[in-house]
Amino acid sequence: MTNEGTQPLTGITVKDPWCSAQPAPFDLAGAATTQVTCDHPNVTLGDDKHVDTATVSNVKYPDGTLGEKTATATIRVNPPPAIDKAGDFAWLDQNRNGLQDSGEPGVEGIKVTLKDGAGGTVATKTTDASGKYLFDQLKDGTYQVCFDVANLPAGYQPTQKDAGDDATDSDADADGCTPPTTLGADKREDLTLDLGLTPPVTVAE
Ligand SMILES: [Ca+2]
Ligand SMILES: [Ca+2]
Ligand SMILES: [Ca+2]
Repeated sequence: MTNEGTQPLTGITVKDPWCSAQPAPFDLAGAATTQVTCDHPNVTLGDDKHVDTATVSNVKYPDGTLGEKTATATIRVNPPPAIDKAGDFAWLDQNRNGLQDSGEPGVEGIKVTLKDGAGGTVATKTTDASGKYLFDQLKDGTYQVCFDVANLPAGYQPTQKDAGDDATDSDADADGCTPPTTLGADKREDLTLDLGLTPPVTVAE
């Protein structure tokens, strides 16, 4: 905000319905400029391009009070908030059909690495007691999930890949990595990135 005149202004009161708390009234010397900031709770991607209208009132100069003025600004949420997700399951493929059948349990403690499109490590997780893992708060981009199949419990192996519907099949290659998935406006989450493990073969004596 700039005082375009030469006289000092006092009691400048900015009201902005977008602000969670209104800025305190302030003064501005002649020709001076200041920046007024406020917080807005929980900015989301939906707030991008919001047109905000602020009202300035109660402005006093040495000889009187100025009339109320309004100013508009277009809010840009930039960069977009990191809201994408990738996940979410490692399970024991007891009947070795490559599909998540009811009753087949999750596998805990499998290390999962999230890689970016260039193959760099973004983050690592470990599957929880239910066999679940989730990478969230991701920026738009291309990702790949790699399960640490080099350090599986003895006798466990990745089951066959892409045996059926993506929602219930295993997606990891023999090296433990899934194909790349691209997250963005068209796909905010991909929770089909799963690993099935076959249990050790028991040999009858
Ligand atoms: Ca199965
Ligand atoms: Ca698949
Ligand atoms: Ca899948």
